[in-house]
Amino acid sequence: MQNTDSLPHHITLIGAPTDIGAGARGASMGPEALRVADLGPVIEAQGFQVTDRGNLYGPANPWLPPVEGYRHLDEVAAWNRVVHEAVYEELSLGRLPILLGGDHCLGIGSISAVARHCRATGKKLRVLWLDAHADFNTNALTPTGNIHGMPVACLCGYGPAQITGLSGQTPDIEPGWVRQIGIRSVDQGEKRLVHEAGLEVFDMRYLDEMGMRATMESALSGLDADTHLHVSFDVDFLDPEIAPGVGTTVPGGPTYREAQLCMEMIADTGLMRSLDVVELNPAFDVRNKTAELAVDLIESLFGKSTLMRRGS
Ligand SMILES: [Mn+2]
Repeated sequence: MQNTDSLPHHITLIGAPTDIGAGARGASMGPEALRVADLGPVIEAQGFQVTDRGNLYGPANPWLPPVEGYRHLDEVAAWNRVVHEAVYEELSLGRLPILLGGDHCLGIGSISAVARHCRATGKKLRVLWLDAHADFNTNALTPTGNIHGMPVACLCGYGPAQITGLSGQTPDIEPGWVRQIGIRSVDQGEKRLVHEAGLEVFDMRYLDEMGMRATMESALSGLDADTHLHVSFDVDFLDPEIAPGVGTTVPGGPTYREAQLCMEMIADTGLMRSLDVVELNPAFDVRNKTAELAVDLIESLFGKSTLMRRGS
């Protein structure tokens, strides 16, 4: 069953070429790699109208050590403000924004905009966080100061004033609105905070034991027509054997088929209204194959089905 007919007809690509929150340089080349892999035309072929609004502009990466547990906090805040405004504008116009990162710190700007939009329109919000990492660090817990490891914490109110409450309210979202899938690398202190906050995590152990289908059924349970489903797709969610083009590979991620099933089950809900594609790092990629894989999976998010089932 494919319900992607109910998605907004108009899709907007928003490039945010920065690695300001990452521990390796190169995610700044992500938006172009996705375009080279034909992201726009591939979505258009599924029957949507796609506008590429080009790239946002923000500060360069000064590549400095952390200050009080944060690297590049001012620059991260500046990037997230422009991301927030662009994503909010597209949602207000009734379009489905796809944020092309860039590193995952940009989830702060993107999801705070989604939260603001949901508040303004009386929608419930569910965030699917597809990632190898929980991204729930704080400056006191982080071993590196890289803010791409902190966006979920910031959105839930654990973070500095500059990057919390961008939606106009702190916290921007409740931990109970988030479902994390594919998690397999969490720092010690971070793990404690994840449990304290009550985040729902479907880690790789859960996926191994239950399978992708049962995992997604749980992660997607309780959605209704009033729910805005946001998907934050960190490409390091995928097993590095199939997706080497990321800065922080962690072995033991979902296979190609598992990832496809994940995307198809999201498409089946017909409720996805915004999407981040982040952490693609062409400097580590092999002939753009990770970008092509990401585009292939996004095609499934927008309704491409491999099933032979009637009506699919
Ligand atoms: Mn991430």
